[in-house]
Amino acid sequence: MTYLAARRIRNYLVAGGVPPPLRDNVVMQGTSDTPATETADQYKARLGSYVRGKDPIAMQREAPRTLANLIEGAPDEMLDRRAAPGKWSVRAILAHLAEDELVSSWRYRQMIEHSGATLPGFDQDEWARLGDYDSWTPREALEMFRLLREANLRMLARLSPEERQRYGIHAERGRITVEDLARHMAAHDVNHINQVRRSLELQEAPA
Ligand code: NI
Repeated sequence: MTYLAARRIRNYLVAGGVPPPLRDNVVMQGTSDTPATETADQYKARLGSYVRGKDPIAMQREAPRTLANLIEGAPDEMLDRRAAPGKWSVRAILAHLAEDELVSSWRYRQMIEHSGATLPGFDQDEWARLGDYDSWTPREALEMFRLLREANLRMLARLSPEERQRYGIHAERGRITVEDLARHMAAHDVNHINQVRRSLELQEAPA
């Protein structure tokens, strides 16, 4: 069991609730990123399918623009609505993308500077609470995401092939290289872009 899964169960118990079911190889992914029934392996396979045969750097470059186009003209109510209790609003997803890019900034540089470094995980729902994601404006969140992303792409473009193969030991994903992380982040974008698109489409569908 991962640290985060253990922590979630403890939180449920402290709150006097029933712990969420856990089977072998089933990691509670956080209600915000994934369907509740998806296992860690299914999540990994799904994200892998988003980047297979594609250029992750080009995908990463495109993501902020894609998101800007998606939310353009959407009224605040649509950006604030949660698809279900415990799910994130579009506004919160944008704040999550910005703060996740912040994490990646640190991780890329740790791996390059200290190849083999440990990369601790973080509890994204706790970060959402700490950062009060629902209070961000979509424009602020997207702008922070875009600028952090640009800084990372600028750095990645200048790395030597050897530097791209430097690695860290991720708390949940094990050994990952700089290149692996860049690929993962491109897929992570797609996951949330799809989530934003679905949320807005569902709200636009006639009742
Ligand atoms: Ni995410």
